[in-house]
Amino acid sequence: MTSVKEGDYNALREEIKKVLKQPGYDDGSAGPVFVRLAWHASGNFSLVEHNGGSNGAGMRFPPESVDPANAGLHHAISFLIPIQAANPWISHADLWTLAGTTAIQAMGGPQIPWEAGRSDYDSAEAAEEHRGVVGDRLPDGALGASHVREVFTRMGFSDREIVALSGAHALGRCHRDRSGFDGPWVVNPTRFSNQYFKLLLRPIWRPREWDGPFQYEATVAGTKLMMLPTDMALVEDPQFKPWVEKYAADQDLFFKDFSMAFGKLIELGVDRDDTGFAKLVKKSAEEGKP
Ligand code: HIF
Repeated sequence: MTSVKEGDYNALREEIKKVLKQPGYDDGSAGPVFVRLAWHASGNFSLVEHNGGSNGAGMRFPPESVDPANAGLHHAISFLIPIQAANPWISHADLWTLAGTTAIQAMGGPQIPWEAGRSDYDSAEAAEEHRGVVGDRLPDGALGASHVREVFTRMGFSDREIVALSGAHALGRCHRDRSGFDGPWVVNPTRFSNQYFKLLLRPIWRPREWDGPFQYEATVAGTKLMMLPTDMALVEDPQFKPWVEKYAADQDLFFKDFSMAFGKLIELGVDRDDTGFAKLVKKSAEEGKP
């Protein structure tokens, strides 16, 4: 892995692109699991309690590293370790979110606003101390619309933003040995598009008869696809559904809204001062810490 000049995030994006191709892993790409890593790093934020979020990279330590909701994310973390080792000036927290945004764009999605400035917790104790109690904050795919709305409202998202974000399920797949669910949402799961919304609106979904958790299935172009109950909730809920229709009809609108919503997601928990500089990083610099 190449060391790039400190602070050269564009060069680092190129390094991330080099590890996206992973023959033998899933659909041959680390892209989808990078997006899930960036989201799970950020998605335990609480607006009210003001803890959790993408700062700290707490998933390197228990309890987050052993949270069943994060199962499988060690793959994403390990794909990135050589980059971090060659470029120790970037925090894991910055690298994880940068990998997610770089992957989205490399898979054909929009550019996502991203700013550096996250710092890493240095130990499990530090992670606990900064975070407070953050268990059970990630969503449960087996539940419905009210759960989805509750989880994302806690982070500060509107219905429109929730539906826009959900389009990321055009990427990747569910794994039996991670979440218990199984299969991809779309036919080409390494291509970012509004395909997820188009499929959701088609009357093709049937409960899958199997020994796994309740999920929907349909066969499209010879490929078995899936939807989680939380995905289906977007067309069952009268406030969510109009946004599914809009994004299915207008990919540009989806890309624009997704870019803003995902950019907001990865900023959660990053405390910046009036100049936009991350306060935690500033504090460590003032104290003479690396
Ligand atoms: Fe996912 N998500 N997600 N998700 N997710 C899975 C996989 C991915 C939810 C459940 C699951 C979002 C919201 C929600 C990605 C990106 C995003 C899996 C399968 C489950 C169960 C895990 C596995 O078995 O490997 C729920 C309930 C959500 C709230 C509605 C975000 C909007 C869609 C925030 C988001 O960006 C990605 C990418 C994957 C694929 C990972 C992979 O390894 O391929």
